[in-house]
Amino acid sequence: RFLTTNAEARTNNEITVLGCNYLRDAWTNVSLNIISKLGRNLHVTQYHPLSHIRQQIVNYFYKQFYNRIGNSIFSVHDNISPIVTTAQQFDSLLIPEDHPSRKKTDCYYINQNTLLRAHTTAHQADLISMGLNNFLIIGDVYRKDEIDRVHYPVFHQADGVRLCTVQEVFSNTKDPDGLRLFEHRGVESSEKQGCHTLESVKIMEHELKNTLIGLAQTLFGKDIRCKWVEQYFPFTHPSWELEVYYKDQWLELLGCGIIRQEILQSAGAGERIGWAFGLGLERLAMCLYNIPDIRLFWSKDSGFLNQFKFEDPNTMVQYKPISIYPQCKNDVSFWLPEDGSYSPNDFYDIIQDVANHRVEQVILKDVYTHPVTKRVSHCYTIVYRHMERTLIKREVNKVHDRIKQHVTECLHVTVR
Ligand code: FA5
Ligand code: MG
Repeated sequence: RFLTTNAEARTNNEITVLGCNYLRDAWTNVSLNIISKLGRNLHVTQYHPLSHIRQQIVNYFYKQFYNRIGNSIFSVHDNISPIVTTAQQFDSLLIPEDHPSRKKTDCYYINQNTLLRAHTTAHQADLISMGLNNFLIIGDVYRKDEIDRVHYPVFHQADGVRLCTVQEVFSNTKDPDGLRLFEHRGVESSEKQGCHTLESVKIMEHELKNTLIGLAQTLFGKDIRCKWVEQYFPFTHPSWELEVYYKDQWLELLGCGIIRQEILQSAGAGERIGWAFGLGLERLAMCLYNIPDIRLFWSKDSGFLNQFKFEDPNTMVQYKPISIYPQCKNDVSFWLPEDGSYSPNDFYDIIQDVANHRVEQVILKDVYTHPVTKRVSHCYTIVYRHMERTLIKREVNKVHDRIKQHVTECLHVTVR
């Protein structure tokens, strides 16, 4: 369906995404391969491992935060379209005009003002504006990125937001009179934003960290080792990352922080203070189920899917590889264009598009600068391996040639 409507739309300089037509412009860089992933909705597909993880996260928040008659105060939004405006993705989150995350080499743009969200945080301000105070956003996100066993241009995130009034923040305080959320003429420090009182931030920080440690323990078990690392996000301050020690290494699980008050003010919730976090579902699922390659989530093979066919999302299983197919490596070297327009992310995107699940990893093997002309050349090793069948050399060579042809045409490189 996508292919035909796209072909039709392309003739009149339009592009069809999720049934809507958009005008192409110089920013358009979303490929058919990426568009084909929209609407798969793995995170709400019954028995899919990402759906089990989603359900565990949702259940945890339902259980942690409830009102006086026992109903959950968190609402869950897992069905919001991934097509967003640059105002939602960037401006609403105070991401500066010149921030690198806005670049064409990092995001999939439909056109100058429209793109595929690169994080579920893109909907935060909208939901706050609608009057919500406690909510989760779960969905697919899209980023141009490197290619290896843990990176894929589409993955899934869950964001959480909680906003509190002064009464809620100090509800457990013995003598809350005189305690405030805000102070005038305060200064920003590593501990807080200028407008917040230190006591309100510390209480929110405590609740945020406890909530997220509790989530990590729910998923990984009570004994999981956790550590907090200071971080920077334009939309929170202070900000942290939570890392967990799993199978002999520290793994970044999520980013979080105290929401910038300017965001709450613009969204009509300026009298509250809030915390927020965002985490990746694939990372969690790969650890919990011992899934070795991020491409497996897109598999339609029953050998993969049947291993997760259980009703209780808390069921612990360890994935057993169906079989290992051989790798096949091919190198490619090319001179970069002299105008500096080359970005490896664009190359990786072309590979994803042309090779469609046949590539496991791309390694930048060598960078060479010609001593006289100063031209720069990159040499990459492309590791071919399909997850569901053996690739024969002839097929790999054909794909490899197509990749060379596409990079020459699209990125203006000269293959050596
Ligand atoms: C964000 O996307 C922020 N929006 C998170 C946030 C939300 C911070 C709200 C503060 C408040 P980051 O780019 O680090 O941050 O991604 C968040 C999480 O997504 C990571 O911790 C990781 O679990 C996951 N993640 C990021 N990139 C990838 C990737 N390429 N593949 C798989 N998972 C990823
Ligand atoms: Mg990060």
